[in-house]
Amino acid sequence: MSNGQQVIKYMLIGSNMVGKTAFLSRFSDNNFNDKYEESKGVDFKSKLYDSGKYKLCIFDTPGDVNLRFASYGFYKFAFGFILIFDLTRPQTLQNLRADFSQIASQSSQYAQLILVGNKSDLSDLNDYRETQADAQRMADELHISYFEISCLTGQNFDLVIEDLTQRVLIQIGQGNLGKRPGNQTDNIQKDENIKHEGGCCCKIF
Ligand SMILES: Nc1nc2c(ncn2[C@@H]2O[C@H](COP(=O)(O)OP(=O)(O)O)[C@@H](O)[C@H]2O)c(=O)[nH]1
Ligand SMILES: [Mg+2]
Repeated sequence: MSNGQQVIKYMLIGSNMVGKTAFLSRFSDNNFNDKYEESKGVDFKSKLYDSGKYKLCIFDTPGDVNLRFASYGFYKFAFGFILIFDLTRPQTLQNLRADFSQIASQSSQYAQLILVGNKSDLSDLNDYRETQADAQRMADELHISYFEISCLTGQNFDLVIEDLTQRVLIQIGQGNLGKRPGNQTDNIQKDENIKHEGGCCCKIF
């Protein structure tokens, strides 16, 4: 990491079909692809932030709970978690409660979480309003922020990345996550004592 670029790792967590793959393509290419392919492993996309000072990497995870365990080992390296559900399927919101427990037990205590309801373009469908109210309640209960987005239209997408990243940068600034500003020595996470190499975030796994 000769240029001192800080790699910021996020994990994208949510049930099958909530829009995780769509989230990654909105993030990396700012587009939407209608074809569906189930993710089995852990895929990721990256993008530069703040004129290249930071590299944001978002890791997709399997939606199938039986495959999800494969990503648990990555949790302790994440600076943030994007908990995503489908606003038209209330069960996908409820499923996130179990994920929240896993994150709480396996991640850095300084990692930042955000709750994201996807498919806001489908607000006319049944269950939408009720799910929306439940999501706000869950976010308040867990003390995390909540955004409604559409990966299809791009609505509110940038707000999610911005909100999460700004909160992560505060933790980095306080030396709680990643590398301290202006310090070229290895990263230290106070509670995990994790070392990682920069450049390509694959290396850390
Ligand atoms: N209407 C609508 N459909 C979406 C949106 N995001 C994803 N989808 C569709 O939902 C389905 C599942 O999306 P995908 O990203 O593959 O979900 P994943 O299983 O969580 O990776 C696909 O048919 C997508 O086209 C959205 O914001 N609005
Ligand atoms: Mg997928």
